[in-house]
Amino acid sequence: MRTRRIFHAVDSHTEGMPTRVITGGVGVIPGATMAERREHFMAHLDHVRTLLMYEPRGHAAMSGAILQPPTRPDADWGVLYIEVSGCLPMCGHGTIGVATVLVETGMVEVVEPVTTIRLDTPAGLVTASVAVRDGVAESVTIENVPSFAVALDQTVKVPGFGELTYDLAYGGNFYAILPIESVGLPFDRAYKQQILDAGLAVMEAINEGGEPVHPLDPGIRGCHHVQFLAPGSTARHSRHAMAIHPGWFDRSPCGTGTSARMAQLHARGDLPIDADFTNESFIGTTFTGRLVAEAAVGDHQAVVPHITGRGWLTGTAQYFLDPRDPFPEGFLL
Ligand code: PYC
Repeated sequence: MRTRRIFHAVDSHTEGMPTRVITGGVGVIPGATMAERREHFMAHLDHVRTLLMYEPRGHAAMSGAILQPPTRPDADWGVLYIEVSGCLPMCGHGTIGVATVLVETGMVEVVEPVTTIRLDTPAGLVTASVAVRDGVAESVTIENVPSFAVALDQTVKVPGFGELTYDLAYGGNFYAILPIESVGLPFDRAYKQQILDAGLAVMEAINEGGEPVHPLDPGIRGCHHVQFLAPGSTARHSRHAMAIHPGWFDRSPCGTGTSARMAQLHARGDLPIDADFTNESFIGTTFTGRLVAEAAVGDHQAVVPHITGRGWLTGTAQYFLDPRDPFPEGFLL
């Protein structure tokens, strides 16, 4: 055996969606904040992401997080989110996976019944409250970054679909939200390729018309997620298919997408503060959301979302890079 690099990982899944938590092997990424580390990583270390997320070590819907020392004194760990699509500023299912791993491997001091972990993410401070019984992380509630509706009832011309009406909201990433009927497709996994193609066409058309940009952090930009709502979705219980660039579905109910959806519902006057909201994924798993406060982000009225979900550890691994490997940065088919 020969290897140039060894990456240590604890693999997990959150309501069906993988989070490969990289606990060692990357080193400390340069940058005074996690947002700066994200920029540095994307510019100089992206081969580490593709090696760990792409085939043959990962797959076309792989997702993970690299643990880092925090850059701020009020945080316990720094987190850089890595996906097949790039480095998200924030990832809800990934945060639930990270918190579960930190508790169940003893990487934080575990306190029962609730262990509080403060995570320094590129999008800001995110607090995870882990319900722990007999050392087991039974569920994780994250307090996400302030989320807001960017614009309601927007229209966009999408080649092949005509003029579509959508809402745009931010929950740690930007989300276009629209009923699946508007692209003429059923909420049925048998139509997954058509749903993905429609999602990619919608995000491309929106970004061509002008990428959304976070008012306080220009590094957070672009719409790369489309939340297609299933028929019968309400302000209490929604079902959705979440199409993500460059072409995969979130298997989890999507923490940042749930936050964006709650911000959208709140802006429409349909979801008050302190009411439970259930968001169901394309595979039928759920997160429970709740808005706990109002806030402001730049000129936007915002809300503070809590998201509760469950994670499970699936294994540990050491990933190698053999110097003779013909795919040192992985590949996607
Ligand atoms: O849970 O926030 C989330 C997420 C984003 C992309 C995939 N999952």
